[in-house]
Amino acid sequence: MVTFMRIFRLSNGISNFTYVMINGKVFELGMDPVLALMNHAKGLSVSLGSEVLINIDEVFKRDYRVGGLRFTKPYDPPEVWGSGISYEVSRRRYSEEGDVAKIGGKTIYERVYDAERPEIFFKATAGRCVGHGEPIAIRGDSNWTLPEPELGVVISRDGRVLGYTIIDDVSARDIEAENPLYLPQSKIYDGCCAFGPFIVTPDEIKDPYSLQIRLRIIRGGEVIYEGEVSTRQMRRRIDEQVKYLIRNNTVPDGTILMTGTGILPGKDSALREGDVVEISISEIGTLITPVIKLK
Ligand code: DO4
Ligand code: MG
Repeated sequence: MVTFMRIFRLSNGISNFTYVMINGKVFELGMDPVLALMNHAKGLSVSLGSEVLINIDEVFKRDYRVGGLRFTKPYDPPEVWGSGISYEVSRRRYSEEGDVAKIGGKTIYERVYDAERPEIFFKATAGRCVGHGEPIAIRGDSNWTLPEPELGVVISRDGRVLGYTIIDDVSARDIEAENPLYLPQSKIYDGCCAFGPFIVTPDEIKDPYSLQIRLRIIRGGEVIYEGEVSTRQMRRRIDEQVKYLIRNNTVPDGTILMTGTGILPGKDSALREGDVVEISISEIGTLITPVIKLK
């Protein structure tokens, strides 16, 4: 049995190639990545192709504008879902920003933070997601879009955690602030989600509740926003979030659940075309994406 796998995918602009890194060595992955994660979780064998000699650090620096081999999303997730308001800071900031509706004297965000049932929402399909070095998008009708750096979990249909990744729940905050019923339009659009560069198997993560998440927004080479949070501050356990996602709701193997943001830049750091968003999670890696604005 293979342990400590990191799955990633490279593209030459025409075709994608899936690889697995084991103890620093890179092999072609000889099977579907979700099946490989499922087999790994069950202690079954994972089919490896030849070892390949790739300078990952060199490839990591390339983005979609550059030819040659570059990173892309590690696989095509059938569905991506989000869990929201899972950190105290998001409860407060979402409550403060906008003319927020109240129920029973609490803002809807305070109420969901305190409630037993978490906020769970649909986020994306594979076609709306991008990978490391590929552009995330600001909607043409949004002037206040923010990155939401989150720990992503890849799950099986029965809710088992198959892997961890870095994920960006890019959100048009002005659209949700105008009216929370616009949530799907603020969350779901072309280029609304980035994840990768790796899917890391659970045995590689010592404790998912002590990971450090960092965000930097870079504009014209200058860091204009920097923030960090520990997953220790997450209000709900991951298994609790997954339990609600799959309750009477069959999700395909390989579905990703985003576990919520604990870093919220202010309106003054709203994304602009040409910005670069850099998200790091300890023990997983760094995801860097340029920003474009849709017409
Ligand atoms: O409705 C709010 C969405 C919250 C969210 O995406 C988060 O907390 O990460
Ligand atoms: Mg979010």
